[in-house]
Amino acid sequence: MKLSALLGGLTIFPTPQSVPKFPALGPTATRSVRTNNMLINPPGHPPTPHINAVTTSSFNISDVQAEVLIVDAAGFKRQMNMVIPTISTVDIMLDTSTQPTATFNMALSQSGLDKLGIHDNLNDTIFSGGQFADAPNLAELTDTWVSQFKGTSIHGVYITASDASDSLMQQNSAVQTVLGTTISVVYSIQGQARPGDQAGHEHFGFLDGISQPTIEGFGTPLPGQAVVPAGTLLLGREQDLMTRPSWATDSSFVAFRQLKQLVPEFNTFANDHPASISGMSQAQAAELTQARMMGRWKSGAPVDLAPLFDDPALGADPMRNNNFNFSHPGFNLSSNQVHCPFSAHIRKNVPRTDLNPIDVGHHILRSGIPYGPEVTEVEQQSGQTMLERGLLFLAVQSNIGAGFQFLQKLWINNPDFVGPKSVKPGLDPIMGQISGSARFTIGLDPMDPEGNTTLPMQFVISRGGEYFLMPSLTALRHIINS
Ligand code: N7H
Repeated sequence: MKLSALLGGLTIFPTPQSVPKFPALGPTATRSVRTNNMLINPPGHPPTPHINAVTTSSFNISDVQAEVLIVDAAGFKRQMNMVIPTISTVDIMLDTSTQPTATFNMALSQSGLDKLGIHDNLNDTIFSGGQFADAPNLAELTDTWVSQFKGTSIHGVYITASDASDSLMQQNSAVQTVLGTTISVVYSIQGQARPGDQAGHEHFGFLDGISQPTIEGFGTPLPGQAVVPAGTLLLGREQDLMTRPSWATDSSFVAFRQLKQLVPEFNTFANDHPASISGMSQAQAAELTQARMMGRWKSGAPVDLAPLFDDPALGADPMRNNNFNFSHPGFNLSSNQVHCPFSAHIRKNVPRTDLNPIDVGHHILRSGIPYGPEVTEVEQQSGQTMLERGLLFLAVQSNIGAGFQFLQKLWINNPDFVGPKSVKPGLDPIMGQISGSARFTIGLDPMDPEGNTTLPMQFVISRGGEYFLMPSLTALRHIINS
């Protein structure tokens, strides 16, 4: 199967050749051959060209995500028809010479599909109910949500992205010119890769975008990489167990979340709870605590392979940095947390050999980009967040109840998971939440791995989000021509 067919629903890009059809795009956008790669590819990420490179945080350095209300359905359809010929698929992004100067994606919520007169049952009740209605299942209080996410009034989201700010501005004005008054932007937020050697790292400092599933039959998996049937990510493909309208084949459901991160508070917590390894400096011991909360060092090196000290060369090596499974000869998998705590973020989300047989049904493809400014000197000194920053998080799957919602509800927020173990794991210390109640986790200190720690606050606060259908090109044509 062609890559573009496989991923048709995940990424849609205007090709450089056809970009002039966006009227407002300037000369840089018409450049037909790029000389620099639009995708940033920090050490530790899967090498490009690779499926993951276009679906992870390495995707671009800057983007704008605009939540929209469709005001004029007929006009929107007519104008989107002008955009369709400029849209191309993900394989365009794998070759520097065919990459556009700026990209454009569009995804639609259930209320957006309704507004456009698409009433076919997509067979995902979590998608059709919307994320606001799902908040109790995520154990989430919505008082911290951005007001526009409360309800079902967001019809769609468009995402424009580029590695150059002038191209991004041109692309945005082009979209506004083409879609004009057929839509109204009700909320928008800009993502931005962090500066210098922090590119590819999110605001806590961790390298993100290392571990992603790959699709069965699509090339050779990297060592340790999970292999999933196409239907785990794409509607209507092998092992997508639900019945879908045929036009929706190769589309995906996307869970978008705006996740605020309290970085100074996260650092203060680690400084107050340093691992008790003799001979370590306070800074090293605090760094170890954070690494055990994540299951990886900030360099990306997994604690399962580098349990006491960071190993940046390991973190930067995609042939080794995902090649672990939490089991070690001579150690009991049910009680060993010397290497990695049961509650670590990556172990809660992808338990590898903790589950037997190894799970293949709950994988998501993640795409995240940081938003907000760098931590200021004043915030660092005071230990208090004063400016909002965080992660714009996208989870891609064919079934939200088996993907994003399952992970958040049944693994991340579940103190008994993963079990049975010698001790109750507690919550994922990064993402676990129980409607504002006190949270506990275990295993932060390798010298007291069964020790229980109460977390003083959530270091990640949900600002809400929405569930969208990311249509394949065929699906998008169907939607706007129905
Ligand atoms: Fe997580 N982070 O950037 O610090 N995540 N995540 N995540 N996460 C992972 O493997 C992070 C969130 C998963 O295969 C890494 O790319 C942050 C949610 C899954 O071993 C890092 C937030 C959900 C994996 C982070 C956040 C997930 C994973 C390790 C919130 C799902 C793969 C680097 C602000 C509901 C695990 C890597 C595997 C890994 C970060 C949220 C899921 C560094 C800051 C909400 C499946």
